[in-house]
Amino acid sequence: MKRALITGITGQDGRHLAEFLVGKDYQVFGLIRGQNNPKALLVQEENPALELVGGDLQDLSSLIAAVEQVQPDEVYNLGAISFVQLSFKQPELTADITGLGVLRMLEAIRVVGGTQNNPIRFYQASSSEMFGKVRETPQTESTPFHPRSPYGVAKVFGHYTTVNYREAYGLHASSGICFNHEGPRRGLEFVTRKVTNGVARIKLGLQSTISLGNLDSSRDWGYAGDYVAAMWLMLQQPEPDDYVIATGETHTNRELLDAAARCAGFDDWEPLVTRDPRFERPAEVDLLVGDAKKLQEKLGWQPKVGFEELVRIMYEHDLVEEAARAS
Ligand code: NAP
Ligand code: G4F
Repeated sequence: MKRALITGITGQDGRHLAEFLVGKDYQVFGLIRGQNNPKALLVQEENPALELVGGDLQDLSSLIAAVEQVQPDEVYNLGAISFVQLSFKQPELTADITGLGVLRMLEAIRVVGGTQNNPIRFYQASSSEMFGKVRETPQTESTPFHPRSPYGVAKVFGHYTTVNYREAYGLHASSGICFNHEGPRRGLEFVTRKVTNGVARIKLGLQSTISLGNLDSSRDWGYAGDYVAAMWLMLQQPEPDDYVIATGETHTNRELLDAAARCAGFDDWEPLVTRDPRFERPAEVDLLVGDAKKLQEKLGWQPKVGFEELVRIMYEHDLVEEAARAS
């Protein structure tokens, strides 16, 4: 039975990945922070096979202890401050967790080591936010980085640190340069879930409008369940490497609103949306669209869920959840 340690176990991707790995007969351990993390119960109930281990990406000694205790074959580093907007308000915390946290996790792996025949394999959750003010479209593994937020800058640090540990210490360390991926487990602060949840609540008569920032930015939105399969595939390869994980399609927030309004049977979303500058960013990433040819050709990965279906899955989930909450 292979053993996997996941940081960010309470997040969207951690929950999907834990489910995926249990389905592949792994023994799965999730790093949980804090002394009474309220999300521990949720993930434990959702996935009873999951074992939780205490630790924090801000604390190297806790990571060493976790790696020593778990003796993992694979470590997936998904923990981060992942909300770009928050990173502008708390840049130092973001640099510490999203950036230096990667270095600490890699150090823990280097120090504990794993066995000679079975060294620990490492996955880093890199981000398309590293491309920021994009230098070419679509973006590939060789597109230069130009981050536009403290989050993007921290991810670039984490990405190059992963490359460096691979080159300097021969670690089996790989990065997935993930474009936006969503689903019903997405946090309500992100625009897709804010829109599907808001439209569902409007449909149910629970709210009247949704307040949004920039409607013109465009994102390559995929389904989180498809993306965790790519993360696992990357660690099954004999050689570590970096791969773009993307659908190759991009949509604006206006198109997102169109799709969500169609799900609810609304002809026009304009009267339902108010604009609020508080949701705009000091520097914006205007357009992201990834080219995942390397992942498709070398690892045989393909996304299964398209944009319209993704929005429908999220909207229908939110409609049921909000109706249940209201009753
Ligand atoms: P998410 O839902 O925001 O989850 C973030 C996770 O990080 C949570 O489990 C959180 O735990 C944990 N965390 C925060 N601070 C921590 C700390 N000091 N020590 C240990 N854990 C900590 O993010 P996600 O959408 O699942 O994304 C997973 C990873 O992929 C992140 O690194 C993100 O930056 C990256 N990524 C995501 C996307 C996307 O579209 N989803 C795209 C590109 C890259 P608590 O519950 O305790 O706060
Ligand atoms: O949903 P978002 O907050 O996602 P963003 O900034 O693209 O970041 C996500 O994807 C990255 C990968 O590219 C990840 F690395 C990162 O961790 C995260 O998962 O915003 C999407 C777009 C932005 O242009 C934002 O300015 O929507 C725009 N937007 C407009 N109104 C809004 C809102 N975003 C949010 N969150 N809330 C709004 O009200």
